[in-house]
Amino acid sequence: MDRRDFLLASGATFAGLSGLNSLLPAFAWCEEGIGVTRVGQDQVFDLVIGRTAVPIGDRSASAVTVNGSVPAPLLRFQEGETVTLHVANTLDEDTSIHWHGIILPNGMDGVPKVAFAGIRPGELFTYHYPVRQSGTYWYHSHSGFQEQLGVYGPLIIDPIEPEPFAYDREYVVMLSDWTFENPNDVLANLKKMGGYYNFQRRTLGDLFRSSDAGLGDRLRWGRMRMDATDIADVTGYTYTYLMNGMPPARNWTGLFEPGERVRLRFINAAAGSYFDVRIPGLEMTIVQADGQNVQPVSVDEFRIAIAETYDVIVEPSEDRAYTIFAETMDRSGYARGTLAPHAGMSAPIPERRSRPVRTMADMGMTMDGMDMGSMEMRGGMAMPETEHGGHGENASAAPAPVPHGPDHHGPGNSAVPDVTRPRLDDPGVGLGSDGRRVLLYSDLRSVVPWRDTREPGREVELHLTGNMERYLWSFDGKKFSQAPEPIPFQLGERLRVTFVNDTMMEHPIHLHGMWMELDNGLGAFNPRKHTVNVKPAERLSVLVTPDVPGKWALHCHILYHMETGMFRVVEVSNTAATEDR
Ligand SMILES: [Cu+2]
Repeated sequence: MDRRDFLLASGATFAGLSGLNSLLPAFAWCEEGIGVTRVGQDQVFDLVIGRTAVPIGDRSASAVTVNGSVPAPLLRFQEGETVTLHVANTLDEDTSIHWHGIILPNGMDGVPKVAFAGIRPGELFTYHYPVRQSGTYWYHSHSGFQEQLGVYGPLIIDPIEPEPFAYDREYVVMLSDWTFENPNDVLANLKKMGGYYNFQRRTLGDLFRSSDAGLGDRLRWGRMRMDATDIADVTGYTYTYLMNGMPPARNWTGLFEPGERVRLRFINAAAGSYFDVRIPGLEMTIVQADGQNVQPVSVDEFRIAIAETYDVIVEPSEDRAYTIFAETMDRSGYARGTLAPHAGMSAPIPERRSRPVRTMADMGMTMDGMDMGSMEMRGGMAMPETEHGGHGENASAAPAPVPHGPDHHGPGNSAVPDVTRPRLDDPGVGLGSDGRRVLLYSDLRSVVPWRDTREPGREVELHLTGNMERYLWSFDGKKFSQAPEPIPFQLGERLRVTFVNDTMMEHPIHLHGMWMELDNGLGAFNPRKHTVNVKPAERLSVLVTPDVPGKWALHCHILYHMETGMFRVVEVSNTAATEDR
């Protein structure tokens, strides 16, 4: 019996497991924290992807799983080793695993039809790559809607050098969203009506009740095919929000001894949900973003975009429980867990805040030349000032707005903002006005300086475009299915990539195969990221040094945006003579 046959046969065993607890991976139940035992060199992992009935709350769900659990098992690598991962497919459709944020050879990246054929039913694919980084990452399927259906798990890489912060125990806190609907139906509903799951839209009655019934406002939103309360496409109407695979009522719990320093490795593995995370009563010190060490920043709350990771240290000193509260950005629900000195304890669950409302900054409107009369007309939208919690040390006063060019990107884009501007000091919609200290992108400062300090030799500008009403998403107005040419990158060049968000939604943009150095003005100490959140009407730049040749995916990590077209291929080629590094 070869490995493939063995794994395919063992898949049946995973699926045959029953009982509530056995269907969660060990890390989700590890109330004592993750073991810190160093693992041996050059590990081999066996992963089997299949259909499994798993309990989500009181209901049984048909999930797509890795080794029978949601989330998938915790993989723990050691920096410097070479790992081998055998992935067997027991599904009746193709599958894949992508190692999110891992720098590796092109053929190991796991995106079907980009640099790899995918794993066909009944087949086994062996990933084999050297581990040259450390930190908190994750892995997930890059095939169809399998990620929404459960194929995501945490990936931790222990560093060779000691980390610049200390802690006594650690937990993974993996956030995700589950729907009992078939994700194909979710997409069909969104295509019928972009606001299908958005019952928080203001009704005509709301408009009459409040004094903000400005006709200009209404017409303006209509032109954008948006509403000021469109915050998320898919909401708590269909989603159950999970923390380590558990809905709020199951109350995932991590234990601590009072006085300990506890490291929490937050991973947003959701298909369509941003979370705002806080632990009432505890200050959180951010020490890592996207697996990369950052200078410690103490906050009361942070927003985690889809696919990002943040590592935080907390020091619960009291002998009591603390709620880990991860409220969705649209306030339609939350994931929740508890840090406690003993199992079975809980703390109060905070009230959900009221739904946020888009601002003029989200609409890409200028404040200049606007009298109070026209402001009243746009009443009902929060003014940017009230949303502003700027406390970044390099917070600039008023980033210059840039007018949109003449190309409006065709029918795939419903509207363009008048202006776009940097929003790195802006905590984001719904945050920053309640006195809490919220993490800003301008707070993220790398611990080690970036190696490549050359000025970028050229700039690639990419517009994030879409049409909410037709539920089409794209780059520069072109869906991936319209077969746009790959974006050419040269091996070893220094490149500025500027994302211009022409839409009124946030998009978490993920580039495979190379780091993006978020240009937040800190030069060599700009933070490295694998996923950058681009706010509505924002202009955000990253610096890139492509150092592995091949075709790499660049896409929005909102699964339904990626699937409808916000996806491109970047091709790193070695054809031209490259300068010395
Ligand atoms: Cu998107």
